[in-house]
Amino acid sequence: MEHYYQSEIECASREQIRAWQNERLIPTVKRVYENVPYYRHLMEEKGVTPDDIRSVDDLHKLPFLTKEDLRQAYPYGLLAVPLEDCVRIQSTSGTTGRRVVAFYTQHDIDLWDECCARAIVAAGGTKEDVVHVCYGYGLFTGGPGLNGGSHKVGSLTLPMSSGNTDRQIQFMCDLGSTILCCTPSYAAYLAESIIERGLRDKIKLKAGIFGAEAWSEEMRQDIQNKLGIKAYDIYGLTEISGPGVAFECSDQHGMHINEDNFIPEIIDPKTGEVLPEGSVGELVFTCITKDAFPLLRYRTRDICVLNYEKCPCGRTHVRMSKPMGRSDDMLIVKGVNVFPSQIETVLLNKGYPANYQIVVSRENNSDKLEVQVEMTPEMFSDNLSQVSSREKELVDALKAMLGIYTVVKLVAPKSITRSEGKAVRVIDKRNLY
Ligand code: DLL
Repeated sequence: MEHYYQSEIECASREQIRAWQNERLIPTVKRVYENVPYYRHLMEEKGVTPDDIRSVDDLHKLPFLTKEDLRQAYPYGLLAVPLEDCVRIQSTSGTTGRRVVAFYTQHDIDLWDECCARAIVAAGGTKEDVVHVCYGYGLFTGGPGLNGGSHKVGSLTLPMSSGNTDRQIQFMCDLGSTILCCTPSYAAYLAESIIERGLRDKIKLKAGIFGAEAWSEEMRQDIQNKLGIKAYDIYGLTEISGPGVAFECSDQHGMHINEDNFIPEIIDPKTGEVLPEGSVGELVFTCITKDAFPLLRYRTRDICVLNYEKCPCGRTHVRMSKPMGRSDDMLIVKGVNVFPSQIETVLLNKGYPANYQIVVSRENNSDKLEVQVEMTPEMFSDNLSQVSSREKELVDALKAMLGIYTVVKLVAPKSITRSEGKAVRVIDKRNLY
């Protein structure tokens, strides 16, 4: 039987959801216009005033916000309440450019925790569970978000944070962790380590809540089989709150967006035009319940599709597909759009582990795409000619998927550095020029 954290919200009628959205959007726009000069200026440039926004149908009139705006307004420029009302910041890892800092009041944290609690309950979590959180704690939202959600559910929470795999496994065995929360790449590494140590029978895990990075269906199957669990996807981003913006239910066909808090739109990333239902495009969020950092029409850069069909789980909130990639970290190689997830699908389908790295470089004015992938120990014992025929097989499969030639290098097991947080999948050396 499906369980809900807040059934009256999660299973509300579409009319009720729309009514909540209209009711919350109008005052949010007004408040942002009055309190955030940066956004008021953007609205004035577009010739829009709060009076123009009477319902969700008017959303398209508002200007977009992008990561660049957040960098421009760093650190306090988009804050919608006095700083003294804020109790927390979180921040992105800031691998490119300036960090992005998001602010929270206590009310914002309560709502965020609620969203994460919905995700935990959807994954079968109850107060009897032992929730093992090895997302990073600190500025990254993963640890604090799932930690807060687990407290709301009343589960015993293990605030492990990332790293120290031996200690993770020991606690998992000693305390009988039942729900594992971490990035899918770390879950795969933990699974590998548990099996290697012969401890598969000593763990009591039943579910995993994995997100923060792209992972394929093939990777899901692999983790589920190795750990004997059901693996649930969870999505979110720091700017909008953190994990729990959307989460998977038992149906595992898309993630329910917490629409009572966030209004999603799908736009054409090139023109900014709102696309009709069922189109693939860039996901945009408008926050309608947040005090401190209520971003309006924030462009996530994540490419996905929304599904408004009724879900067998009973939840009525729209489902987003797994992000198919990001419009900004989509690679353009020899003019062709390449998403790392396409490469992962090919590798896992051919029986390789999800330990790989994609290196793009430029040689003689031409792009070069190289995929380095680890062999399994069985493959590693093959003779040289078998290894090169395996490489050739992958080159052909990647050509069929991507339409371009890829150099494939099979490398020894465990030679690609493992990540404890988000995996570094792509090294684009062309940016260095
Ligand atoms: O990654 C928040 C999070 C923590 C989500 C823990 C889930 C679990 P950021 O570091 O700001 O926040 O990165 C946000 O990560 O725009 C997506 O591109 C990507 N992302 C997040 N969840 C998923 C997912 C956290 N389930 C960016 N699948 C987002 C694919 C994801 N990509």
